[in-house]
Amino acid sequence: MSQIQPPALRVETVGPIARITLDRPDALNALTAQLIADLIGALDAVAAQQDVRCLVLTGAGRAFCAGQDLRDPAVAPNGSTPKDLGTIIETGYKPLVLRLRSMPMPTLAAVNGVAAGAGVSLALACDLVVARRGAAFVQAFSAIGLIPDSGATWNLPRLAGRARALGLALLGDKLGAERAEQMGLIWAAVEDATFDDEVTRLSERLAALPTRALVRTRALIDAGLGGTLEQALDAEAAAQRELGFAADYAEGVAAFAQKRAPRFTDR
Ligand code: T3D
Repeated sequence: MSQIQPPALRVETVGPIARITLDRPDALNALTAQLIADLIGALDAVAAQQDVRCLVLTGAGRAFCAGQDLRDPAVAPNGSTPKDLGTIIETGYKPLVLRLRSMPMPTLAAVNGVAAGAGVSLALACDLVVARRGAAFVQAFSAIGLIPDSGATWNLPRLAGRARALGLALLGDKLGAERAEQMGLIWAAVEDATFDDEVTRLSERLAALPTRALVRTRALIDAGLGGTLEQALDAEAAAQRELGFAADYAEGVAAFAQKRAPRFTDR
């Protein structure tokens, strides 16, 4: 087990699974400019580790992430100098979300507690989201005069539909994990007592699956949401052509024929 510890962030790799833990529990793991930069750096480092086949993103303490740290002087609209939030998004949140969405391995958000603002967007940028039943999701933006960001206006209507996206975004109510699952916002709400075991089980399952095919699947599903059927069929053919020549396909078919579990290795 290896461990590096930049401030407010823990990165641990155990076997094929990397776990990044946002670690500012006293501030509900709210994001400062420094933490965003550290998180992008940590994601880059995990992406470069060839033996990592699943990334878990979670939070320390009772929260997953409360979004932007509203006490960070870099964003606080205190005094007479308003801050350029567009630049903060362009230089921080945008690269962070794009980095997370393009990781070369499946990603799992383990939402251990409340997620608010950009904290929800971070979770929704992952491939699977599992949440403790006691966790909640809050579109906290309207309460402070902002619009949902970090991909929320893209994700929410796609996952939950326009009516629910608007209800969540305008009203900013706390959405319990169970209801989030019912709305299709997340993969699963899990009993608090079994949450850790379920995260371990899911991450091990994801790590054992053919990484390259999973990552291509994510890209195709994201592209398909905005494209035509013909474009999707063409993109599927191109991806399948590539995967058909790769080792995992040969291994998968051989394992099927030999009635054994496959051992996938492609990244
Ligand atoms: O600004 C830009 O750069 C643009 C980008 C914006 C992206 C965004 O994410 S904007 C949205 C920012 N986030 C919020 O507005 C969420 C604010 N927090 C809350 O609504 C609530 O705290 C929660 C719903 C997350 C949790 O509520 P609750 O009742 O469980 O906890 P609490 O008592 O409100 O908070 C506990 C502590 O965490 C408290 O500190 P204290 O009083 O014990 O010293 C609270 O101030 C602190 N905290 C919570 N959220 C943040 C925070 N500190 C800094 N920043 C926060 N976002």
